[in-house]
Amino acid sequence: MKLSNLGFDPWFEKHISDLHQVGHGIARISAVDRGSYLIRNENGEVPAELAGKFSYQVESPADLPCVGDWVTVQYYNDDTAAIIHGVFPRKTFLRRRTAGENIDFQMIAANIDGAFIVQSCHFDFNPRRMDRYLVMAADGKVEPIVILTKTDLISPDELDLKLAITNSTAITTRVVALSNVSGDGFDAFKEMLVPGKTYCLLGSSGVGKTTLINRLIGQAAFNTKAVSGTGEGTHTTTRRQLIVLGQGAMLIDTPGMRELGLLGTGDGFNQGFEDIALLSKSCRYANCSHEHESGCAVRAALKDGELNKDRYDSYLKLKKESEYYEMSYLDKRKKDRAFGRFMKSAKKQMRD
Ligand SMILES: Nc1nc2c(ncn2[C@@H]2O[C@H](COP(=O)(O)OP(=O)(O)OP(=O)(O)O)[C@@H](O)[C@H]2O)c(=O)[nH]1
Ligand SMILES: [Mg+2]
Ligand SMILES: [Zn+2]
Repeated sequence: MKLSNLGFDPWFEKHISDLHQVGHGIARISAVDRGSYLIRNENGEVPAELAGKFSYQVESPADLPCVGDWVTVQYYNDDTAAIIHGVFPRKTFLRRRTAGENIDFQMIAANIDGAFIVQSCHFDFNPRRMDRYLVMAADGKVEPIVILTKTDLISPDELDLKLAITNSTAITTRVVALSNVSGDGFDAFKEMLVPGKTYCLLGSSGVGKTTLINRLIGQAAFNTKAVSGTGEGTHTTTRRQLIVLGQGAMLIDTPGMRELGLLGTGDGFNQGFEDIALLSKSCRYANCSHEHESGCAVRAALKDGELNKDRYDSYLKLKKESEYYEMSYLDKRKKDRAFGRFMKSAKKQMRD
């Protein structure tokens, strides 16, 4: 297998000269499990760890290699183990805001061509959460595709309704409904997978992400577990892992997410709400908040039923969160820099 089959394209080739050192190879991170890594190269998978120097230099957890990243490595022990020295810039990414006081980002996966936003038609179906995933994908320049699973558990009428709701939410997105039990819709999903491209499965625990992968592989290669009576998953998948399918596409399985503290840029945010972004071009004021200004095209659309009220509310809520986190993130970075300068001068005074 060549690196180009794993997605190493001219975009990454341009960066080789910045990173590469004599005797080092190039590989892709295929799994991350706390501090240990698996990398994939032309010949297969090799366990790897971070170079000590690398660990000192990282400023934020988001700088650490994540699944899907391209890295430069040094092999040892007859090429059966490797040390990671550098990470290539990320062409696209999926990330979320980490929980806790510190505003920072956790990388979910890098260099992804398509994000499958998986929801079950049964208990998990939630258009608001879908919006959030759409924003997350747009933020990292990843094409989102919505997958509704477990269609076998609802009636055809219910499915039609859910599809209609999904289509109105995910305006620019492809949507596939399928059942892993009956097989309905599965071929439509399979046909979307392009050899050499990388896809990431996102969604709550128990929606059937790993089941989809097993079905593609044609055997129960990875663990899945039954959900509770109320549809709650049991967090069966515990690490992010890149799987290369026989037909040549790559899929990243992820553990179900409990919460989605995402958002970072206004950019991704607007792209998740193209309908509202389009409407707001006709607002009287360029900086219209779409809440109380006169001449607001968004509220006009809301009034005459062109825009759905739930979607409008969800937009305002996400907009506020997005602005809030963006602000506190920038504040924190500023403070960090000020603190860094303070420590430096304190150390200098101690020496003097
Ligand atoms: N009825 C029905 N059950 C399904 C379908 N797809 C998956 N399941 C079942 O749902 C349960 C959870 O599936 P998993 O594939 O483990 O879910 P997951 O999304 O990987 O969950 P985590 O790894 O915890 O994030 C399993 O018992 C599957 O057999 C489907 O289309 N219909
Ligand atoms: Mg799983
Ligand atoms: Zn407006």
